[in-house]
Amino acid sequence: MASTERTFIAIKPDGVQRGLIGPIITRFEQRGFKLVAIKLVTPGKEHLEKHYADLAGKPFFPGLIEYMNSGPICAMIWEGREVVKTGRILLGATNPLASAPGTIRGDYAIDVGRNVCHGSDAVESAEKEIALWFQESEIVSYKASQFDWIY
Ligand code: RTP
Repeated sequence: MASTERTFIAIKPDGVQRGLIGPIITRFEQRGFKLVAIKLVTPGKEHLEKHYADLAGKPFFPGLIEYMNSGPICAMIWEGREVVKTGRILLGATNPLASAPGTIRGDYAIDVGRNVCHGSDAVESAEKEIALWFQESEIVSYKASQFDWIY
C-alpha cells in the first residue's frame, strides 16, 4: 500500500551548525514519511558543482558552492506517498522571506543564501540526486509499522 517514492533531502551546513538536524527530521517523521538513508558528509566542491550543475551559469553559483562547502551536510533519503512534492512543501519556498510560517524555511531562515535545507524538485531529479549522494548499499529497506493501515 505504501508508495516507494523517494526524495533526497539535505540539511545544509548552516542547518547542521545551528543544531537543526533534529527538528527537521522530526517534521518529516511526524508527517508520516520514512527515513531510509542518512549520513553526515563534506563531499567537496566537485561533487557540489555536479549537484547544482543546472545553476552553473547563475551569478550566485560560486557563493552557493562556497556556502555548501563550508561544513558538513546531513544527507538523507525519505520515502513515502508523494514525498517529493510534500517534502518541498515542508521545506517552504526557496527564498525564506516568501516561506509561510510553519514551513522549515519559514520558521528558521530569512536569507536565500542560507536557507537551511534542500529537497529534490521532481521524481526524476530525486532519482539522480539519490544516485549522486548515496551508494545502493547505504539505503535500507524496512517496514515502519506492522499495520498496513497506519501510514
Ligand atoms: P534547493 O535546490 O537548494 O532545494 O533550492 P531550490 O530548488 O528551492 O532553488 P534553486 O533555484 O535550485 O536554488 C538552489 C539554491 O541556490 C541558492 N540561491 N541563491 N539569488 C540567490 O542568491 C540565490 N538563489 C538561489 C539557495 O540556497 C537555493 O536553495
